[in-house]
Amino acid sequence: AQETHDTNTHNSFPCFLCRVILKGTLIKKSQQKRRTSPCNYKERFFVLNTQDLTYSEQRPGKKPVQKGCIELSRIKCVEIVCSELPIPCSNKYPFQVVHDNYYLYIFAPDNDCRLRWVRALKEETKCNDLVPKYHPNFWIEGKWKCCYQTEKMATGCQEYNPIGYGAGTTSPYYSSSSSSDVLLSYCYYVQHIKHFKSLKVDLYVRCSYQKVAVLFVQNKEGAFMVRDSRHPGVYTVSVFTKHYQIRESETSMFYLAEKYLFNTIPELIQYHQHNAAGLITRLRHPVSLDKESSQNHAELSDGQWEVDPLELTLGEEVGSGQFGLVLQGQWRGHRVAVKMVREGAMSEEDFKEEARVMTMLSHCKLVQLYGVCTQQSPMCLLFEFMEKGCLLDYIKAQKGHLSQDTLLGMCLDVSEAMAYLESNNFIHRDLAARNCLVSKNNEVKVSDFGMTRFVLDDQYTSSQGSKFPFKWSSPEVIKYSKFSSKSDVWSFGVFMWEVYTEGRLPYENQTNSEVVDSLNAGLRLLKPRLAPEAVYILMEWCWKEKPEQRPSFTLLLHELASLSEL
Ligand code: 4IP
Ligand code: ZN
Repeated sequence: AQETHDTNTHNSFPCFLCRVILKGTLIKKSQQKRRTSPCNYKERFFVLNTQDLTYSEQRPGKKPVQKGCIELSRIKCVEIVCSELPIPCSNKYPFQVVHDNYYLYIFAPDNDCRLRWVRALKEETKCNDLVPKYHPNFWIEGKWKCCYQTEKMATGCQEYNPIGYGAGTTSPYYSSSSSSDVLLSYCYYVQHIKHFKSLKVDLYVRCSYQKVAVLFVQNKEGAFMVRDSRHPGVYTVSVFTKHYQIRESETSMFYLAEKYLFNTIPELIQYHQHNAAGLITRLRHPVSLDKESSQNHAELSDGQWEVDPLELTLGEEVGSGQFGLVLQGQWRGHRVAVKMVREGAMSEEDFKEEARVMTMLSHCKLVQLYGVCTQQSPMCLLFEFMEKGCLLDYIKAQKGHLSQDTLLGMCLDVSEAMAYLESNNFIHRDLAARNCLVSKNNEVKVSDFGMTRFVLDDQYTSSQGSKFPFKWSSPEVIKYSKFSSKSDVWSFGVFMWEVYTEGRLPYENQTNSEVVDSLNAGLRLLKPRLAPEAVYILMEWCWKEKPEQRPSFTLLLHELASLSEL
């Protein structure tokens, strides 16, 4: 009642001393102030002024009704929420406002918008009595997703930085790979493995095949789970989108890789947790499938990524790509680009498993995959149609006519898409100007993310092959095929170089082995004439020999955005 009263006073006597800092429509989750509070997500019009943060319900043709008001002085922490859980409302960029004894989760429509709110709120509350530590993930169903504590008011598990993120790559905006995360996952794993042992050879987690794929994109490389196979009585270990069957030897021992035999499945898991021994990676992070994440998956209609061929009309050819011809098409009122997959060009089974995950990746700077049509041959993939085609051709054609703003804008667009992929732990693996497209409004969008995994041409995928994108690859990719978001960051540096040279080929007159030699000698691509010093510094940062010394995309995005504000 107190809140409502204040609120009304506020409405009838607007205070001319409080300046409005930010306003806009966002989605909020109910704060669960009572045990019986519902768990709903509501669209609210938020206004931040120098005194408080208010939210109102907007009704068409009627006056907005204020629903809540939080005095800024009561705020203890404002931070983005890093979560691998699917978010059950249409805005996908969560942040938290901690005040009194409540956690208010607010969801922004895009990352830019989220950063604007978080920055502004932090700025207004930086002198408050703040928490030393906060929880980077959600409180859901009686536990903290970050540290598995079961007390809602438990102290946070990550240091809170009240003044945004400073230099270095340890910003809270990139917390997904922090060592404490890994450690916590490990503790969680140990708890489960105990449980698992008591069940003898029972299942670690039971779930369906599709759910595995969805979960894994949101987890890390090395994320794994043991699950029912499609064959009765057989168990499969899924490691970050690859699936291995647990086999039994003639002597009744279990194995994944033939040379490594174990008496029990837990022993097998424990061994491979430390040794890849033939798997794509060791089993690093156990994936949990609990009640609420499976509930979220159930909400997604099954088969939503499968396109009915009858709904698709094919038009003229617009180009050709790695997998074959690209046609224009119409699908449910959308103009789409249809990639026809040439027979033998793609590992179709693997792709089908991944397609659902990829259709769930959705960002305004990513070329959207709408769905796939697998019921006919050739299989085809439906993508968002990009009127102005390939970025590399576009910049070459516009050579001499691109302003500094345009060049920087292209880098910003791509860093936004990449920060999104990074936050979803999704690795692009082939970022380059040729894999970006231009929309009719001249926005640049990233395309073909993750697709090289399904290319069957050795010449393209093996670092020994003639089509391997050497000049965009980081040293650890060339040497050990070790892909990560940080290897994407290296490629992004080369991408920026392409943009600022208006489409020149990197290391123009050098062969691949000469490139490797000069990289080993510490040499790097030279500063393009059009690149300002500050932009070249970012490129060089992307080309640090050690992946961990390179910036995250979130940080790059922030740096590029601050350059564009100058
Ligand atoms: C309400 O649910 C709304 O979600 C409220 O949000 C929310 O208040 C209430 O949470 C929740 O019970 P119903 O609309 O179904 O009643 P809003 O005020 O934006 O409509 P807060 O603001 O607190 O999140 P509790 O915890 O106050 O009950
Ligand atoms: Zn926590």
